[in-house]
Amino acid sequence: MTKALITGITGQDGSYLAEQLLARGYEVHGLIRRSSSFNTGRLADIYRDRHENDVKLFLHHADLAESSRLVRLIYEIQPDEVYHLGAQSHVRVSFDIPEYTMDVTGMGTIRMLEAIRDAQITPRFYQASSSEMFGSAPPPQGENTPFHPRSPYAVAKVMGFWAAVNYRESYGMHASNGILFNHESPRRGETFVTRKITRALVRIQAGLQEKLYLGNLDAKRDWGYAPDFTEAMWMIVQHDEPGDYVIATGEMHSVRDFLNAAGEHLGIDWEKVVEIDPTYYRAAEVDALCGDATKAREELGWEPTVTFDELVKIMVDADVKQLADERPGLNIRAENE
Ligand code: NAP
Ligand code: G4F
Repeated sequence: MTKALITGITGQDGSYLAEQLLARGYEVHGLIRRSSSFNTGRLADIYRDRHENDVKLFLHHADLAESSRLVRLIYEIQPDEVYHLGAQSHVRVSFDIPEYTMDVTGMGTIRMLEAIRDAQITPRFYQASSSEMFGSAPPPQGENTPFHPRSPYAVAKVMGFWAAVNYRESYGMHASNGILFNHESPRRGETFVTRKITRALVRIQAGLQEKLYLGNLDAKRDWGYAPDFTEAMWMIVQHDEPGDYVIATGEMHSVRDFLNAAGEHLGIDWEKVVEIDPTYYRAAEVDALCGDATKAREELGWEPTVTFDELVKIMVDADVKQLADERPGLNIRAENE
C-alpha cells in the first residue's frame, strides 16, 4: 500500500487530496496543528476513530516551525510520497506578519526537505508553489515566465520553489513544483475573496448581514475548481521525471465578474450592498494572473473540468445549503409563510 504524507491536510487542498488518495487505496498521514478549537472540520467525512477497523487516515500533531518533530515523524512514517501543502497562505495577511510567513511558508519547505534527507529515505516530493510568484509579470504566465513576487507570501513561495529545484538538482530527489493558479471550492477559507463574496451575498439575501466590504474589484485571476487542481498534484507526483508545471484554466476574470456571476445566480443586485474598504487593499497588488497549462496538458494529460460559471454556482449553492443547515429555524419560517 502506498503511503502519503500531507502537510496542510486540514486546509482546502489537503482535505480534497486526502479524499482522492484514500479513494485510490493509499494510507494517508497528515500533519495537524494543535488548536484550541477543532481545526479538522474539512476532514469530517473521511476521518474515522483509530479504534475502528481498517483505518487508513492518520493525523499527527506537528508544526512547520519545528524541524525536530518533522524529522522524527518522517522517519517513523517512511512515506512514499510527500505533498507539502502547509503554509500561511493568505497574501494580504502576509504583509502584517512577514517574518512568520517567511518562516512557515518559506523555511517550512527547507525543513521538510531536510527532514527527508535526515531520515535517509527517498519519497517523491510535491511543493505547493503558486501563481503569486509571477506577481507583476504580465499574463499569460507559463513555466518560463520570470518571477516578480509582490508580497512576503510570494517571496516565501519563490524560496520554496527554488528549494525544491535545488534539492532535485543537488541530491537527485524526485521533487516537483505545481505552480497552481487560484482554485476555489465550497471549502475555500472564508477570507479569500471568492468565498467571502458567496458567503456574504447568501447571508445578505437571508437578512443576516447588510453590507459586504471588499478591496480592489479590478484585480483579475484565473479561478479553477480545487478538486481538479489536487488531482493535478497527484499526476505531477506520478510522472516518471520530476518537473515544474503550471496548473490553470487559461481563463481570466475580475473580482467584479465574480460578483456579477454570484449576484445573478442569487438574484441580488450586488452594487447596492458592496462597499469598498481600503483595509483590504494590498501594499503591492498582483493585477492580472492567467496561466498557460500547455505543458501539464501535453505531459500529464491534465485538463480542468469545471468552468468559471459552474464554479460560482457550486460555491453559491453550497453556501445556501450551509446556511440552511445552520439555521433550521429560518427555513421553517420561510416554508410556512
Ligand atoms: P489553506 O486552506 O490556507 O491551508 C493551509 C494549511 O496549512 C492548513 O492545513 C493549515 O493548518 C496549515 N498550516 C498553516 N500554518 C501551519 C504551520 N505553522 N504548521 C503546520 N501547518 C500549517 O490553503 P490551500 O488553499 O489549501 O492551499 C494549499 C497550499 O497551496 C498552500 O501552500 C497554498 O499557499 C498553496 N496554493 C494555494 C492556491 C489556492 O488558490 N488555493 C494556489 C496556489 C498555491 P490550519 O488548518 O490549522 O490553519
Ligand atoms: O482571494 P484572494 O485573497 O487570493 P490571492 O491573493 O490571489 O491568493 C490566493 O491565490 C494564490 C494563487 O495565485 C495562492 F497562492 C494564495 O495562497 C491564495 O490562495 O484575493 C484575490 C484578489 C486580490 O487581487 C485581492 O486584492 O481579490 C482582491 N480582493 C478584493 N477585495 C480581495 C478583497 N481579496 C480578499 N482576500 N479580500 C477582499 O475583501
